[in-house]
Amino acid sequence: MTPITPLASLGWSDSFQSQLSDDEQASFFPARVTEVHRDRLTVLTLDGPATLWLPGGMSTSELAVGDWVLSDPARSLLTRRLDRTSLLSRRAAGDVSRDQLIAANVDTAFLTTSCNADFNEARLERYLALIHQGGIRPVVLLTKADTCPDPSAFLSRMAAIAPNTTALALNAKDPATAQRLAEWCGPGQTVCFLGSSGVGKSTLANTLTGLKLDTGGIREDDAKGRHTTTARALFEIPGGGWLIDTPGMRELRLSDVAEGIEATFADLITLAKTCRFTDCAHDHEPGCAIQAAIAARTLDPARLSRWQKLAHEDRSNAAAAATLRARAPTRSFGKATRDVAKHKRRWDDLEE
Ligand SMILES: Nc1nc2c(ncn2[C@@H]2O[C@H](COP(=O)(O)OP(=O)(O)O)[C@@H](O)[C@H]2O)c(=O)[nH]1
Ligand SMILES: [Mg+2]
Repeated sequence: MTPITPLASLGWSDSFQSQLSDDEQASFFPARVTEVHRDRLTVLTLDGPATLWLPGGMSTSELAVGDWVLSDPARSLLTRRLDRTSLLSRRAAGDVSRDQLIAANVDTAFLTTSCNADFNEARLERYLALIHQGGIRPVVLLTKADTCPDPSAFLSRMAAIAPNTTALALNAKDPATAQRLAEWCGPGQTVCFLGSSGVGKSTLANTLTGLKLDTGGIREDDAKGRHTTTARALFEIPGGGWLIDTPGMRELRLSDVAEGIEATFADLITLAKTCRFTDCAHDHEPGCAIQAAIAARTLDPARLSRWQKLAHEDRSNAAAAATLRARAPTRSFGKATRDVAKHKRRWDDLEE
């Protein structure tokens, strides 16, 4: 096996190397963003941690933990951000026209839920849509298997909504769990945990890194859309990759993630292609393959309604955001966004 270079162990790959011009290779150094602050970045370089300042006109809200940037070390200045291989983002709470960047260049998202009442198909599908939209591989972790009489029942429920996604039932506190996740945490790999509060994300992060991460310092966001707490960090996993500590997400509004929804419901999309009418609404149309599958009991009607609900929500939020962006120059932008946000029903009001 060829030894991995120090830069590759940070997650650097050909897809970043190929973006560099000869001049850039000669003058600037790659750096990976570990923390995003209001006015500066903390990065990791081959020489260790450093602070980078941004050129005029660029805002740190355009950057995410995990981003690769080029830096001019003499001036501690970012020169440019490299194109990402993946990006986890969501519509900012309280400002439906803006995306909030969560993590960049993530290889695997560990979507975490528990083998108990936290398990919720609709919520998991929402997370899956975000993960797929970001171009990230999802792996589902079902924690608290040690306290559950029948974890396989939860694995079956998971297989029903994501047949091609790996799912593991585990005990987040068991040190042996780190070994089970090692496959996705090899040298240069970047992972993150996503899921509701209390499901064991911090416990898993600690089991994986051997650290005692004080994630309590990162406030779960609120509906007011403040984004002052953007200091998310990149932590080293012994023997391999990097963990991006993402903030809790109380609200998961989907907007402009049509491709992620399609990937999440790929089985239904495939089925729908065999409906007699291309514009079939899967209601009472003759020759509807979806209704036929429901009648044959090979498809749960609840999954159809969750797909339709999510797709509808995505379209209407995307349209609202587009309207706001179009109106922005003539109207108080902040007020316009707040008006729409106020009238949107909150997902966690509905689901939790
Ligand atoms: N028995 C057991 N407890 C767990 C497991 N995962 C998490 N916990 C407990 O659940 C609580 C919430 O875990 P935490 O990691 O803080 O959840 P987070 O909010 O997702 O970060 C803590 O008391 C953990 O000790 C597990 O797999 N088994
Ligand atoms: Mg936590």
